[in-house]
Amino acid sequence: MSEGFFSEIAGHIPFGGLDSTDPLSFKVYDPDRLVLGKRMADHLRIGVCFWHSFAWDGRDMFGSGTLDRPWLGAPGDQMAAARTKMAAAFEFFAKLGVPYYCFHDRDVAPDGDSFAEFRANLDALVDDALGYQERTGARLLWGTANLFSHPRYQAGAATNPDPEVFAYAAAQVKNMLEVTKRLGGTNYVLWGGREGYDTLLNTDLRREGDQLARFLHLVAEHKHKIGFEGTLLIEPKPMEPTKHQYDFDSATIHGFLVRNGLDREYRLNIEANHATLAGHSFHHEIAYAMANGMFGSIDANRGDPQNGWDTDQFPNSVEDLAMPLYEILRGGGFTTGGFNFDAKLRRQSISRTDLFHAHIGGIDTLARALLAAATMLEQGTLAGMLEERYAGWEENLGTAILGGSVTLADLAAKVESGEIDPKPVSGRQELLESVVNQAIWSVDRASGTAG
Ligand code: XLS
Ligand code: NI
Ligand code: NI
Repeated sequence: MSEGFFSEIAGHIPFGGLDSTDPLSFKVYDPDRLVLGKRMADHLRIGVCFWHSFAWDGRDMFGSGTLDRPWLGAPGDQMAAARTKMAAAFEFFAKLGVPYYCFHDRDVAPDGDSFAEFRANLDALVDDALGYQERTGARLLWGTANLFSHPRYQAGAATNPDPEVFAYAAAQVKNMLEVTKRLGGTNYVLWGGREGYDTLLNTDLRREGDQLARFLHLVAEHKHKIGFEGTLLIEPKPMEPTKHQYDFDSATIHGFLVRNGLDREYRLNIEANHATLAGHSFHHEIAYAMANGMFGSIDANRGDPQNGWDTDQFPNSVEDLAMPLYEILRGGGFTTGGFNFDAKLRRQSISRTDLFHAHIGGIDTLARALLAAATMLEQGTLAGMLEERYAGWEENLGTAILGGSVTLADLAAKVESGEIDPKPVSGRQELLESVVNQAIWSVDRASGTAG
């Protein structure tokens, strides 16, 4: 394995603690530290993404690449360059010391001149990846197919007006599902890409919905056929690149899956910046998924509150992440999912070392939020207040209503006789907010977080 690209790191990023002055050390993330009886690394299941960190050179719609990425356009033919890129990526995964990574088919394999050539390229690179996985211990959190970059997908993949494009997308997903299985991936992700519309003037909504449902059925069928045991995940996003994406948010996808008899086959991959683009909080999207048995995995990042697009920045706010982590812990934690850093550097952060700074900062933020969440769970104050708020539903009237033993007329009679006369109570929002803040501020003094 090439050791050349990140030579300033000798072994892997160590845990330095809060007093460390070494920027290339973790301040909070201590993989073996027990939190509520489980290793931090096993709670967070951190993954690095291939596309932003290894396949992107910093170009945006106004200018060319800025980032120092010698593995992009490395010497030799396209396959040689792809191998160099993969060497750089696995060197980084191992040196960062996180358990997982994620990629799209096109992040690692050159297109070639035909689909067959693309498939052969991908297969050869997957052989290499198997070797790297073996040597570094890095494992695949999820694989996915890029069904949005090539011009053939300009009007969508499964929802394209041309069934030949649907077929092409099907071929790509079939391949990538098989690749994900070969690499021992624990999930397979479908992000809608260009499944949506730019204008309703040229869009048949009913037809495109039917096409998408058919596609998802075919993917689930193939998963079972090949015996892939990972979880199929759909990633919500409300807009960008299209004006309106069909997989708008967690609730929209859930409804779509239920309507089409697919809700047992798919879970959700929730991305922080997509939640805020949809006008929700990240917490809301996770809470919805948890409440409906749809939670799967997370794409960790953040937006910029002043920008209305998907800036995919590295997370840096414990306040923003404490409640999402609480929701995840309260729901029992990840099963096959994890925290994939679907986050990219700013275009001016050109040094290779910035990749480490970005991931270390993001991971420490998640770790600190985990401690705050564990504190809240242990203290039980939030759970207690929630229980108190709904207590009536556990008593006679509440259970009678939900149990179906009273009619509208029965209820009306009780109200008319004066037996029922509800009194408003405080929702205590500010008190609850202070409980959360206190947990965030006091994590170092909390007991159960130490293990
Ligand atoms: C883009 C999505 C994408 C998916 C994988 O906005 O976040 O990166 O995670 O296709
Ligand atoms: Ni994503
Ligand atoms: Ni995004």
